[in-house]
Amino acid sequence: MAEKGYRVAVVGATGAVGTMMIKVLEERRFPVVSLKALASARSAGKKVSFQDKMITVEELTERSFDGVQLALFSAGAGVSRRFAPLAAQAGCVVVDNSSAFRMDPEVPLVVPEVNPHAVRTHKGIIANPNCSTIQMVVALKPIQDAAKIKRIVVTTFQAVSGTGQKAVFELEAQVQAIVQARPVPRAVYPHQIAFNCLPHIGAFLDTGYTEEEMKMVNETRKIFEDPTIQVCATTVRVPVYYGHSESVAVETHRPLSVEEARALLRKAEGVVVVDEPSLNRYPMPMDAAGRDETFVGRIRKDISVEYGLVMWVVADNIRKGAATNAVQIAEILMREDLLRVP
Ligand code: NAP
Ligand code: 3JN
Repeated sequence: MAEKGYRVAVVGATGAVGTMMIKVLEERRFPVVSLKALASARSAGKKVSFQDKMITVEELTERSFDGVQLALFSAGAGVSRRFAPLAAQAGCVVVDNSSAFRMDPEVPLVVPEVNPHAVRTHKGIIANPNCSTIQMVVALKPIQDAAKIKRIVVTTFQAVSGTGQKAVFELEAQVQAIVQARPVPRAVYPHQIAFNCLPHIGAFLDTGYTEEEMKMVNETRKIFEDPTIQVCATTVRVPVYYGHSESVAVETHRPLSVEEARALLRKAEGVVVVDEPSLNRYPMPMDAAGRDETFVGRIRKDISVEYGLVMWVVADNIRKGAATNAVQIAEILMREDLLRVP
């Protein structure tokens, strides 16, 4: 480490995730000696705040990573594909939030509560999983360890912030228009999202599944290092600003009672159990927004299989689903002295 900290860059510093990355670096007191805020030419000259300073946003170029030790990327897969390898070549370790490298066998895909050891194999780029995968595997980790997962059937209820800042504005504008009986503006989604649900996240593939659904399938197997886990996902966009919710039915190879699962989840790193349905207490996105934990409730037996449980899992998609997970990865890199390209 440099004397007082690391030279850090955030790529996509003006976006929903990048803005949160800067906030989380500050909140968690990651030792930063200098911060570069990088975005497209459109944003060059804008200011972002970090600690007690205003930082001028710079246009991302091929030379942006000279002298930088750690770069957190959140500007989309195209930008990552082009610039992350250049950053690594310049000696900068990249934590990438996009799907660009997640399934690359040379790139670790890491959730710190689940597979922190995978970081050690990095060759310059570490991938952050998709937000829907992250919260699901955090909740499933103790179940995988205790009873080995056979199959997962998951349905998600994903907040509009997962699409980016423009979708947050769109939901707000649509609600305003509807209550004022004006025509409903629509630009981001193929249908109105206010007072509606869209079973459509990412493009549809020939199989009938969407890209988001297949990310959950493939990333879960890679993170658990178990290609035999069967996953069937349905991903749905709902009119919620922050916080993804998921109904997760998990079938296991070995028996695990509801009481055992609840006890394991209570002890699990990064998990908060909220499970008192008789008192109307269960996880909700309103309560998870702004938090870094994954909230689990409605834990019950899956009555349709021999060994199975069903639960309701909620987390802040921009924090644990993206920015916080990335900063936690950086913290492991720092702790294990891995903030250098081998
Ligand atoms: P957003 O609010 O639309 O922000 C996009 C950011 O990328 C902005 O800072 C934008 O800069 C920058 N950017 C766009 N094109 C660029 C270019 N050619 N060169 C440099 N910077 C460029 O989107 P977001 O919600 O923050 O998401 C950003 C990305 O993060 C997504 O595309 C996705 O890959 C990833 N993500 C991951 C998760 C997850 O599940 N872990 C969740 C959400 C997002 P300007 O302001 O200059 O346009
Ligand atoms: O829609 C959501 O709730 C999460 C969105 C994630 C996302 C959006 C655009 C591009 C991703 C991602 O992280 O998988 C990507 C991408 O990088 O492909």
